[in-house]
Amino acid sequence: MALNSGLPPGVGPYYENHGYQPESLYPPQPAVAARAFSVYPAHYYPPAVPHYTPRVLTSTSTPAIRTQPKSPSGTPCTSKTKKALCISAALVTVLAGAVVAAVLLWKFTENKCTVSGMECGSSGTCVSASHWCDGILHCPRGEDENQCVRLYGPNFILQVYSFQRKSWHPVCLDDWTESYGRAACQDMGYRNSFYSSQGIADDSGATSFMKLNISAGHTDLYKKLYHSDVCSSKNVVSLRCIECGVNRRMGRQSRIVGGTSAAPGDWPWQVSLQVQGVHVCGGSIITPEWIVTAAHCVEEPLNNPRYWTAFAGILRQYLMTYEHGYRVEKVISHPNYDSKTKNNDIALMKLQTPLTFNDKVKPVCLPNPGLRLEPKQPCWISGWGATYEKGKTSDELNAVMVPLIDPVQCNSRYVYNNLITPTMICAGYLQGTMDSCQGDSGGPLVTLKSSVWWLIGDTSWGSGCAKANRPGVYGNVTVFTDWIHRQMRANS
Ligand code: 4AZ
Repeated sequence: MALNSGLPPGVGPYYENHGYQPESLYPPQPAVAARAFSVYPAHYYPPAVPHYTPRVLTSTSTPAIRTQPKSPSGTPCTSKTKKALCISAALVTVLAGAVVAAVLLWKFTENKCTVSGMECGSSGTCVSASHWCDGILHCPRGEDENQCVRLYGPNFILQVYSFQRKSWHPVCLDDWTESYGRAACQDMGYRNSFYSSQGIADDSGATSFMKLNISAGHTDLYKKLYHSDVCSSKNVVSLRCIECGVNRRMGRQSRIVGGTSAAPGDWPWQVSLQVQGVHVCGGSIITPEWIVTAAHCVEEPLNNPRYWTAFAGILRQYLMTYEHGYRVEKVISHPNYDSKTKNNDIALMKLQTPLTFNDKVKPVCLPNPGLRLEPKQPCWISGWGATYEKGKTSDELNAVMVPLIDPVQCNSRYVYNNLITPTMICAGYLQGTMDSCQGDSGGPLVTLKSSVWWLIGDTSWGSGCAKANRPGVYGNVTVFTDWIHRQMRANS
């Protein structure tokens, strides 16, 4: 956490920004799940549909082949030379045709899922579209049952993906019971965690719901759900899998000012991640077992969980002694993390033993898709990072308020000149006043919305600390919420 050092603006790390183009791989956005964020344009957000990649032939454009080349005189193949020309042209045509046919044949056999359904990841196994999200695992790695359920918006509306309609639909409260809520939480990777399941008036304007067919007997939740345009209770399910995003500052927001040392329970999700007793990075608690941090914190050889110990609920570094540490069982770095560009700079740590939550140790909420953030949404960063550029880590936990910065402005020539990809989010002050700094990496960028604290970013990079036109850059956690749930589920 740094104050302005007064140094001249530094030159950002040079790299080629290859941008972010996965959206074109996914089916179109469902109407009910229209991206409502105002921080980034809609295409900045992850696909609103599950992450399978249907293999569809897209490059079937064939060169126009002239089957009857015209002779210069306009009368075909009369003289000897013309005959020779005609024969060569015919040969070329036949050859070109053979090449095109071979390419088409190769594409057709390679993309066998185009005829028999959709591919499970890149395994080559094809599964019929009707089997996706039907509650039965068909893919070797379970991709067909991944991400069939999500929580949407600030009110945690439970939505289920319909493969028939290719869109997300809220679940009608009619006949809903808590045990279904528990099942949905398990599906999102919350092993034994369930907080609440209640009905709320649907304000999304949805015209189509998923409803329970209670006569379907003892079968999977998704098999019991069917489409309905009526929802008698006029209420939809709001599901919370964990009590998250509460801190002791809730009742006294106005007292938060930037750049101060934190009090116990202010940022209860903040952890210090240490290697051999030395603070290296920050992290955020999301469940008793899972910590979100930055991928650049766990680059080789630090991707080995044995190196790491996590400290929670302790504000001063000197009090973080061996016996209070939590050993790490697993380190999972985002598979598309790019160490040069810092694209997809997010990682997860699974603890060997779960944390016990109390006033000082609590989880933050993962951002649901559909959270509307203001362009300059006030956010808070916290950490034990340096208090000035090139300084040493702080003994005390510090926190400061930083507003979000419009990504277009952050990408301008005067700021980061197109180094900001959609997996990044900028926050801070262009005049350079307060900022994250070395040692804050991996730690939280949180915002309060609808009385809940959400993990909007993980501290990633910046050119120096608190310099003018060089704000802090954070991993855009909203685009990773699905990935995080999938990892939790696969490693529970
Ligand atoms: C770091 O090295 C670091 N000013 C974190 C944040 C920023 C710069 C450096 C942003 O951990």
